Amino acid sequence: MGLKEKLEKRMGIGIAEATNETVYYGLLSLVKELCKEKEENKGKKKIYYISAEFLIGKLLSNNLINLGIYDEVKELLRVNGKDLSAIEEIEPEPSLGNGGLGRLAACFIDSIATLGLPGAGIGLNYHFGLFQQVFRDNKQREEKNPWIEKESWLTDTGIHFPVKFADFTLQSTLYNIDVPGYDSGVNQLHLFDVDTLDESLVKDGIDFDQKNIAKNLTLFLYPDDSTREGQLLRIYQQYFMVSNGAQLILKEMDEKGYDVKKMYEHVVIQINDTHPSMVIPELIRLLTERGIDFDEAAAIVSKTCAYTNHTILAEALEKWPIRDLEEVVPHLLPIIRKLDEKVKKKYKDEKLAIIDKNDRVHMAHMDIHFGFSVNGVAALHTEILKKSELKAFYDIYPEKFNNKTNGITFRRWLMHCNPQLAALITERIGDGWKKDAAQLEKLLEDKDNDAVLERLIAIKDENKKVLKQYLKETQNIDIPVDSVYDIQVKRLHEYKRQQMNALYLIYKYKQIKAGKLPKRPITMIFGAKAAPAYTLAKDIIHLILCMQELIEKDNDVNPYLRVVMVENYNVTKAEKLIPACDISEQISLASKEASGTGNMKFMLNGAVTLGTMDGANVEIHDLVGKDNIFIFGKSSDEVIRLYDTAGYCSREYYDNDSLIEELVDFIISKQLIQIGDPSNLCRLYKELISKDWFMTLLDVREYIETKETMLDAYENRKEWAKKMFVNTAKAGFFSSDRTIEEYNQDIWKL
Ligand code: 26V
Repeated sequence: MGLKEKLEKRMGIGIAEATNETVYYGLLSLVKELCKEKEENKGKKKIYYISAEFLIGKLLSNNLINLGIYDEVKELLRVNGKDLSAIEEIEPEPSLGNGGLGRLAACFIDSIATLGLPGAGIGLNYHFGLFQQVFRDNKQREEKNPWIEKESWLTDTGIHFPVKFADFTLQSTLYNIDVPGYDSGVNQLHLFDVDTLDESLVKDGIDFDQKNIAKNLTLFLYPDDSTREGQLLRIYQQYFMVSNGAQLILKEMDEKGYDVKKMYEHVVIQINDTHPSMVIPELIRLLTERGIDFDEAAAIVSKTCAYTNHTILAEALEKWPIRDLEEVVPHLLPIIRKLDEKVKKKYKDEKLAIIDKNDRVHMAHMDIHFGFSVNGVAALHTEILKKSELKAFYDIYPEKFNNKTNGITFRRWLMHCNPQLAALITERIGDGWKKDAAQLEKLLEDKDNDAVLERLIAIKDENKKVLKQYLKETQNIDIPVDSVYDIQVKRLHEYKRQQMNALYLIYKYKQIKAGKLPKRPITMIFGAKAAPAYTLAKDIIHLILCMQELIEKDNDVNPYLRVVMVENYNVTKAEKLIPACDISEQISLASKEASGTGNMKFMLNGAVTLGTMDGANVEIHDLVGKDNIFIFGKSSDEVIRLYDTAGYCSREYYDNDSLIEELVDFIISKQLIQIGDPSNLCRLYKELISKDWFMTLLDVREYIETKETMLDAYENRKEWAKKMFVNTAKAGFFSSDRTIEEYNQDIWKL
């Protein structure tokens, strides 16, 4: 049977007669069937990637690409009067992640499957995901984001495990999502859930009764942890995830007849940040239940677990109060205490302790002592871990530390989101790059080929038109296609410095008001969700939305400058924004962005980076060379010194630089206060001049100057096209296939 017959049989109707919805569900079920027919990736040793987040995005198109039937299906639909992109619209996007960390996990499981490695993801099946962002009165509101329908990518496995908490036991259900590799076998993403969940607990917004764990456990990803109840719920979630994961791993070992005492020969567990860290004491507990003595169990587990650190921000490094762990998982505490005793017996340095003086359990410390590998996610980040943040650990375990610079899957972030560019690349260098991204460098032979450069610009212009259309349809905003598209999309956080970009916006607005017009219109696009309890992040969103309204209403300015804050930024929106971008904003305070992965996606799609020497920007700079990137700002060494010496005072910058003063003052100007909420704007204003913990004012002047230089450079279209081209050609290093090969070679050894 051909694809057409298979699909029509499922739908019970001809493709031409079916609705888009019917076709979507038909394709969903067909793809699941095709995945079942594919071979599972097998081997002697298997990687389990445990993560609280898997930001997988929509799956239909990517699965079609990976199964090698994308073009065939698209054509089949076309001749029957159907448009694949319209059918994609039907698919709901799950929001099972916050940002980079969750999206990285999704790219990794794609690459693990593509490389044919035996592996699985382990996580939770959040019914309402993170949240859906809506703008009202120029402010963010949160709503639930339901995504599980009767027919979905989930398959109920019928597998259940008991998970024991202090006063009750929950029965889990395991759901699987197929992860077909590109031209390779299939792996599974395992998402655990509870049957007793009660979705009706959520009425308006994202509030719900946080006490009834059996009913609420997997409603949301990281529910508000600003309250104790929220924090306890998070511990419940984490333990539920790892206990299920550990039981599944042991079950699979038993089925294969492996000796659990040799677990490390068959299993490697990658702990994605500290959220799954309790897997270490849980596995030790389960092994001792099987009669293995404590020390041996601890040794086995230590040889099985590896830890990835994704941030140096102190507030993001989990330290759970003993009292909270005692309340949720009392049976883990004797184990954690014993591990802590082992450490304290050997090392007197307090910085190395698992349990600190304030009775808090440092999850990362447990991972480092009782895992065999610690890795950072970009070269600079790993160096900072070794030299400062985790220096005490590096001194005692230098052999455990290693770097794995992040990567992205080119299937989604080029082949799917930018098919025209992918086709041009294939035309120039053949399609070997799809399995060996390093081959993109071959493109450099065409660096001075004017015809190719012109086509590159034409593709970018086409993508800009598509984005313009999309923004018109979704947010009713008109942006000029002949403008420069300057884009900053990522989670909202002070260290990422969206507020600095907003100050540029104010700068440009005032320049235009004063008659200094840019050579060509500028479109500044933002997209960002703020954590529901992160007040200042929400104030920054408010400022940007107020600026958007101000400029929309000002006919002196809007022919030259537009602002769009994209609502509910997510993977699907990223796929539309990134191919259309000219200027990629990567402006974090140096030392704070562990890696960034958006920076890689933009580069691959021919955007030029405006950035600080932070995270993977450093490696982008080294690859493309200084002529093909625009760098500004203080170095990470300088920033770290400023923190160490308390040497930064934002007030001094405000008092001594009249431009800075003028820009910051505008936040509480009459114009903005009329549009916005004075309490939000004043709070942000005060924060900037009195604290500014992430040093916006330190770099803002150089930032403005560099952006102006960059806009000038854009006017030399041919030279700019070369920069675009070099960026794409040098992006091969950032394929997650390369990253995963390194994980396998240095850590997993599958
Ligand atoms: C989490 C939290 C939670 C509490 C409030 C403040 C805060 C700030 C940051 C975080 C980040 C947690 C870890 C994380 O998502 N790291 C990101 O991981 C990406 C993949 O490695 C990396 O590209 C990003 O640079 C890094 O921020």
